[in-house]
Amino acid sequence: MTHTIPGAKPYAYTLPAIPPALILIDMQRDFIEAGGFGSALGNDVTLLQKIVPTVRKVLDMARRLGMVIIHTREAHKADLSDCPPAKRVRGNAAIKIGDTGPMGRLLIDGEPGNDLIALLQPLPGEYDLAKPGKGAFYATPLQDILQRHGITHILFGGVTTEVCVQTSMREANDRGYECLLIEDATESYFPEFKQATLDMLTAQGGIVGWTAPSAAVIAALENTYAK
Ligand code: C5J
Repeated sequence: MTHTIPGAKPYAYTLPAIPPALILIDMQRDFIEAGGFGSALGNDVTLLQKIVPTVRKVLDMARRLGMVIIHTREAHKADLSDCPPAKRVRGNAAIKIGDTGPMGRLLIDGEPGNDLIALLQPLPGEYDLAKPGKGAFYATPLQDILQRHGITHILFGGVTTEVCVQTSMREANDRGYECLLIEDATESYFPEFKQATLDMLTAQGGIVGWTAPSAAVIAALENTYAK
């Protein structure tokens, strides 16, 4: 019997024989807590904090079902050798990538602010990938990991919807993965950009992929894969 997520847009999302991977994009302190890169750029980080309980529910489901779980962090090396100067100066913020803020050096791997938030810490066996770009495939082992696990379908959550989440989902789509973005497990500093992203991903018959609310995703996956 074929299992689907019936409430998905633009139409039901067909689930594969082995569970999809879950990729949570950049749920790191830099974007979600005050004093990080997000606030350095002038954003209201409380908007992003609202999705944390939902993301945790999705993560708990993925853990129960033994899914491949990948967390990413937007992170640069301490010597900034993987940070193009154009990226560093963009935005003209008072403190830039690599400068020291209240949670250590902004967007630098290993700094306190670069860590995933407390509620979403990875467990042993989960991947925690540092990514120097907006997309999760650029300069990371992500494609190798997915291929090694035989993954064909990916569920996405995380922040921010129109930047790193959308870029990563487009990269995955170009590599042939069937992708679904969980609507209430992603957020933007700009609510109108979030909605526009959900609309453009699913337009033209799902040109990039699908979206669905977490309740529909969890119900369908539990029904399909729980032993
Ligand atoms: C941004 C991201 N917004 N994780 N990064 O620069 O979306």
